[in-house]
Amino acid sequence: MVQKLDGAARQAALGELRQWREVTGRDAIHRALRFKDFNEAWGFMARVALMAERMDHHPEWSNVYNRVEITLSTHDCGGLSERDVKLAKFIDGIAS
Ligand code: HBI
Repeated sequence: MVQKLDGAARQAALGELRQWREVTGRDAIHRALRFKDFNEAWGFMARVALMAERMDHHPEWSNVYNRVEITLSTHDCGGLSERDVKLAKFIDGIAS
């Protein structure tokens, strides 16, 4: 069973994810991204989707033309886990 991050481990993880914001009312993080056009946004989403499948860890997300909104949380533990941190770092790596 995946462990929920809390205490110092949670704070340390959030400290490394400067582009992500905590979601009000639930234990999750959110990032909004903007791309040049739909083609770039969809290409980004395809890369994230392949990684999500490899990790068996999936984003909650939406896309409108060149914008992508992503929320990460681990349903299996009801909050943030290392899996979210790993996927968030991957997203940051390919979005920059
Ligand atoms: N994705 N975000 C997220 N959180 C989960 O707990 C999760 C997931 N994808 C697949 C998954 N868990 C599987 O382990 C099963 O629970 C379906």
